[in-house]
Parts: sequence; structure tokens; C-alpha cells
Amino acid sequence: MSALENIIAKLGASERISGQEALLLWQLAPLWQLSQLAVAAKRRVSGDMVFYNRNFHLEPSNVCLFDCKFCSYRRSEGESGAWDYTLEQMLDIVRSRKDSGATEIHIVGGVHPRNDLYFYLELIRQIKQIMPQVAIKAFTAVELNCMISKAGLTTVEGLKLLKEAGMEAIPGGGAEIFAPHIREQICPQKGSAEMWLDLHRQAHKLDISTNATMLYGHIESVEDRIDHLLRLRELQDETGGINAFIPLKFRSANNSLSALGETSVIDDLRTLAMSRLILDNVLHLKAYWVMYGKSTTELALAFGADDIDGTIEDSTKIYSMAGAEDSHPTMSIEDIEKICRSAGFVAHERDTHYNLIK
Ligand code: V47
Ligand code: SF4
Repeated sequence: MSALENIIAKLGASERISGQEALLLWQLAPLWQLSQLAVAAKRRVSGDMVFYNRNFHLEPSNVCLFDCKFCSYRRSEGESGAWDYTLEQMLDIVRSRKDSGATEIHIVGGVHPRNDLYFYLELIRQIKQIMPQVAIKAFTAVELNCMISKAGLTTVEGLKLLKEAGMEAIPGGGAEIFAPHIREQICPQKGSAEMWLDLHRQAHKLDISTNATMLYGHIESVEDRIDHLLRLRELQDETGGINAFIPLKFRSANNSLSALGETSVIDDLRTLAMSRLILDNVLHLKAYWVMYGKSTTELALAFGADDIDGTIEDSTKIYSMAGAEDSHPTMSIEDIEKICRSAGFVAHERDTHYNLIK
């Protein structure tokens, strides 16, 4: 048996692969074989189901103290294109969507120079008064680390306050690429991989579930991607608290890394499949349709994804500002069902914790 055949046989028997084996598979396996292996692994977890939710994003501000090289979204205070909502403006947005049927609000913004932990605690409390049933999935580990340390609290103390206020889950952003030599070049102010991993570890211990992301397709190598995935696999072995993994394709418009261009759809598909195969302990793999566009999302379902995020309702600007096709991203339930059906699966509405709805 060749080394490649040996790895394929291991995966067929649901055995874990090492970093070295992952590298060989990533470099040598034909696309059809990655598709077959990843879909088989997905089917063992979720059969023919593909999940989505009814959600909207709330982006408090794009004013950010940091200046990540890949970011098309951040602005300095007062710069053209900056927005900075007051508490009341954000509550008005929530009120306007109160009857939308959303079960989740995803809140992510910049690392704000003035809004502090107490401002965000109040925001969460007041949102829960307007929409008591909605799950709040809020703030990247980077935002959380800044607001909690600025308040002079430990991570655990800060997360406890946020949980008491009504924060149920944490999105996966801020992970970028863990390898320090890449992190230093693309987001030097963002804090280390250890900070990101430890914040998620502490959240899991407090029973706050989290997602994890990986920003790929810029200056990182396949080895860096594998290193990233292995670090997440290790955390998941320890805590089991990661709900879903989301590979985020670098979109190149309007940022300092624009000259790099974007990676191919083939690379997107190989990355999805390899994520499913390496992260054998993370149940859900999300193809974030806002970032891929609708047709690549359908393809992603043939490469191990079992979640396509949600209806969104034209509430996020991060990806349209970076060049994503859809400048007003909204997906109807009918569209979601159609995409899943044509990929050979059945769409199921879920809540933030992957409980089925109806
Ligand atoms: O950390 C910023 C990424 C992330 C670009 O948990 C970019 O369900 C590509 O966390 N090209 C924030 N990516 C978004 C995020 C997220 C998104 C969707 C679902 C979930 C979830 C979380 O957006 C950042 C960064 O990695 N990002 N700029 C860009 N030009
Ligand atoms: Fe700020 Fe986030 Fe953009 Fe980095 S990715 S500059 S932290 S808004």
C-alpha cells in the first residue's frame, strides 16, 4: 500500500491522521477523493442534514484601534466610511427586527477606543429585554480580551459577567492564522494564538460554546493551515466546546494585502475537505455563504460542510467591503432549501447550539 492509500484507509476506518499525513493528503489526493472522504466523514456526524439558522448581525462600529493588513472594514474615528452606533441606535435596529423570527444575533465590530465592557453588558441586557428568546453570539476573542483587560478583570471574571448579562456563545473570529511568523505580518496588534485559544478554553469551562475560524488564502502556507487546525483539534480534545469550524477565505478588495489577489475555488474546496478530515472532533463545518457566494456554497456541501450559516438579512458589511459578490447579503429559507436540495442534502433549521427547530 502506498503512503497515500494508507492514509485514505485510516480515514475510511475513522482513525485520526497526523500533521504529516494531513500534509501528504492535502498535497497529493485528487479532488474527487477529498470530496468522497469529507462527505463520508460529514455523513457520520449529520447524515443528510445541512443546518442553517435565522439570524442577523449587529456591527456596533467599524472604528478600530488595530489595523490588520487584511481588513477592509476598519476605520479611524471620524474617517470617511466610519460608523459608530450609540446604544439607542443599536436597540432601534434590534427593535426593527424583533418580529423577524431570528433566533440568533451575531455581534462583532472593531476594537473600539471608548466603548467598554460595561457598555456592552448594557447592550446585551437591553437586547434581551427586547428579544428575550434570542441567543446572543457576541464578540471575537480579540474584542473580548481588550474589553475585559481594560476593565481590569480576569478573563473568567469578564466572561462570567457577559454570560450573566445574556451572552450565550462566542463567534469564531480573531483566530486568523495561529503561526506567529504569519500573525506578526498580518495582524501584529491582535494578540497571540495562546490568548485566542485560552479565551476560548475559559469560555468552554464556563459552558459558553464557541466557534473557531481560520483566515486562509493570503501569505500562509499549507503547513501553517495544518498547524492551525491541529491547535484547534488539541483544544477541542481538552474541552469539547467548539460548535463549528469556519474557514474564512481572504477577500482582497480595499485592503493592504489587495495585491495578493484571492485563492482559487479549488483551494477553497480542498481546505474545506481537509478541515473536515483533520478536525475529527468538531461536529460542524460551516460554509459561510456570505463570504463564498451562493454557488461556491453549494459546492462546499460536496466537500464536508454541514452548515451554511443563516438568513443574515442584509446586516453585515465585513465581506461586502472586502469584495464579496453580494453587497446586500440576504438568503431566504427557500433559497437555502434549494441550495441544500440541489447538493443532495436536506436543510434543517437549528438554534445557536445546533438543536433542531421544529
Ligand atoms: O476575524 C476580516 C475575517 C473575521 C477579512 O462564528 C476577513 O459563526 C476574509 O468572526 N477577508 C470576523 N475574512 C468574522 C467572524 C465570523 C464570520 C462568520 C461566521 C462566524 C461565526 C464568525 O472576519 C475576522 C477575520 O478573520 N475577515 N477581513 C477579509 N478581507
Ligand atoms: Fe480591527 Fe477586526 Fe479589522 Fe483587525 S480585523 S482591523 S481587529 S476590525
